[in-house]
Amino acid sequence: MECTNLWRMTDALSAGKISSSYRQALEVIEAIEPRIAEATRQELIDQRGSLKLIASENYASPAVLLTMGSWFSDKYAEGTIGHRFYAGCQNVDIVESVAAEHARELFGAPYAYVQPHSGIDANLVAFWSILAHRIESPALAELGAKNVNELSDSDWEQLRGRLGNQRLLGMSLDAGGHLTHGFRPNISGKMFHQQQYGTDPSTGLLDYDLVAAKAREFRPLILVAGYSAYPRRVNFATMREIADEVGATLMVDMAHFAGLVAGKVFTGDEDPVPHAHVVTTTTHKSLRGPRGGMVLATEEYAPSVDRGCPMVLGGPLSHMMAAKAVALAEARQPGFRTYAQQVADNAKSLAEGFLSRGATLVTGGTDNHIVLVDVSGFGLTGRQAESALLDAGVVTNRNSVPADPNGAWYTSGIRIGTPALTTRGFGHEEFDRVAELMVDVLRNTQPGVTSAGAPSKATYALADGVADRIRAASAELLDKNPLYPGLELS
Ligand code: DSN
Repeated sequence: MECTNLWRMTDALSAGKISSSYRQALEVIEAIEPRIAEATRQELIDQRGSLKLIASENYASPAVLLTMGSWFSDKYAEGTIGHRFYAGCQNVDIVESVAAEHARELFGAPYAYVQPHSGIDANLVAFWSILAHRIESPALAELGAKNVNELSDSDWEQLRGRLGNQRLLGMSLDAGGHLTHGFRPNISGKMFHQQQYGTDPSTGLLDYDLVAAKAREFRPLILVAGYSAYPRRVNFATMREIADEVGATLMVDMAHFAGLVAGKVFTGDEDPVPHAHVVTTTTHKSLRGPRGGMVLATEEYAPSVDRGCPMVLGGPLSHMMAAKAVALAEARQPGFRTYAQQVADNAKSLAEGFLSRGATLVTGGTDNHIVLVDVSGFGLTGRQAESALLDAGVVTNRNSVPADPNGAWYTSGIRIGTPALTTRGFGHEEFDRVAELMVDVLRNTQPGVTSAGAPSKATYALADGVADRIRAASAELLDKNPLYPGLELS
């Protein structure tokens, strides 16, 4: 079975039937709110006609998309499988059980929780469950109470003080970590006393000795590993050794690279699941499912993770859990491994394409699905580069580079990822051409000035004719690798 081109995964349903279903659905929507029907049609046109290189985006299969649009959306189901706060959850129980079973099997995890609505929600569930398991449960046992409602006011105040005074060590945002890994402005930076580890300034690579030294000094309750913009693999066995040495719980956020774990590109020490106590992820990035989150855990942490809803999360989105089940079933097919390997191979082709044309990459390359281009070499900020590329139909996002002089808003980098275009069927040659087109745009973009004549970090001028030239060249690549071929909305 061909797995990179998703439309072909749904042979059983003819393209005609699906086209007709979508057309009829859009007519129903149009009768009520035509602007939404039109925006939905236009979104497909835009996604078909642009080079989607945002590292956290992908294209879900028609089977996943269709599963999302059902009456499961209308059912409340707070609680867990077989233990709900609402009646009538027998079908939701099936959906959640099937999704969790696929997740456990796919990742070889003892326990999977598929309710989180997003990656941030999954991380909040993980934080809460670690606090509950490590701090709250032992305190309750010591005080002879079954739950916090049985505590006296003064015992409760003491416990609250302990829960609110724990330490978290995570990767800093400008080194490639995520906001929720202890970035001060984020809730994670406020819930915990936080410190951050960065990367080696001379190489941009993680230095495990420095992480260990920081962990020994800071002694966190939680050591967070994982990233959103680090273009390299992480040795999770080493991170676990560091966590064990200082008595920390190892939490890995694999939101970005879950597809590479599922597809067995990351194995052994690079697979977080055998090494971490708790693993969080999204389901819509390299994993290619619906938008959502998930938590995997050891047996030890499972009972506290299982209480994520309603302790942290609102009612589960049953239609999304159903779509997660379908996506996870797809990821268990052998073709998904081919896809995942191609994602990583394509990132190397993209990186080589940039390097051979003189661009500077953070860490000098990639060995996952991300390429982080330092656009200061082109005299641009990330914001200018992102905007000029968008004018030419190339969709990326600006991103900080380590010790970024332009801060998190303007930045000096462009983060690029290969999962989406690999789904469309792009391979080595296409990604080399993508690098060529992007370098063409960057070389032909000049930074602008403010109205007062000072250098601007936001405005730019793309040379005449470049956008049209790049769009035409991109169209050749995109037409050869169509998105949802056969799906006609008119
Ligand atoms: N939005 C995700 C990303 O783009 O990496 C992180 O939250």
